Amino acid sequence: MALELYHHGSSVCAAKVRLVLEEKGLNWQGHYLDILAGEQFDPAYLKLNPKAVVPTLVHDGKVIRESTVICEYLDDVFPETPLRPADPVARATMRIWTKLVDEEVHPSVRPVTYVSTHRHTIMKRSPDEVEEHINSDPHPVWRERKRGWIHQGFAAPDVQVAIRFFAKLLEDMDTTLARSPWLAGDSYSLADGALTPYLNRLDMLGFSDMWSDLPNLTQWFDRVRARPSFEPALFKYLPESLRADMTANGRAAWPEFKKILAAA
Ligand SMILES: N[C@@H](CCC(=O)N[C@@H](CS)C(=O)NCC(=O)O)C(=O)O
Repeated sequence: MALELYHHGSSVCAAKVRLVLEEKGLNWQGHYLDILAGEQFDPAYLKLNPKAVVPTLVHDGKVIRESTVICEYLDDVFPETPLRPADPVARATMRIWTKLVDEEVHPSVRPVTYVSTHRHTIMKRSPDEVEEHINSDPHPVWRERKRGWIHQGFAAPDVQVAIRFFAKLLEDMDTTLARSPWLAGDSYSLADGALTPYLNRLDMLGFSDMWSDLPNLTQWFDRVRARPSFEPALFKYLPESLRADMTANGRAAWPEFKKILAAA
């Protein structure tokens, strides 16, 4: 049963899938796409994933897209070490969190990541190459939003609302985690795996002050980081130079970030 994952080291959505693969102890083969260099726009990859995003899973030749769908697919096909609660109410709670990740958390992390760090990496190229990179995005709405993040940085129109969204998300997580150790109850589930890369993204950028006064969330993140799945899923495939760039760029972006949070 061959599992192949098209992924990238800093991609939160790919990390979400790698967490599931690690939690289940599955063997897989990786195809690394440098999404900052535009490798996701390769015509051969567009046939697998017409939205030009990672991850994509190929399982015995069958193509599965969308990270949340991929995680549930893996839990269906490899039910040992289940990552969805058996209780229907807890399972619904889990899905509320993973739905939130797809609908709001991920669309908010993209502007945060681009203006804090990715834009600096992309802007190292010539102006023509930067335009080519932006214009290659097949999704018209994301393409224009991306243009704003890269050229305008923190002044892009959708950035402030995304930053404030995270302040509210962290509080909501903390409130939930006051009642149970994991987001969907007593056991670790796909909900915890889905949120982990986003907390890690903020943490890597040096924004952990955002939850220093949220004890339940802090303890949850400590528990998540202590799991054997964390290090390989989040860091094994992240090139050292990219990790260093993200850390340095994030630190430099924090004052601007903090100003927006304070004005909320
Ligand atoms: N809804 C998709 C979103 C995938 C997505 O946005 N992936 C990002 C990395 S986390 C990507 O490939 N970005 C390419 C780009 O920014 O050009 C999923 O969950 O799989």
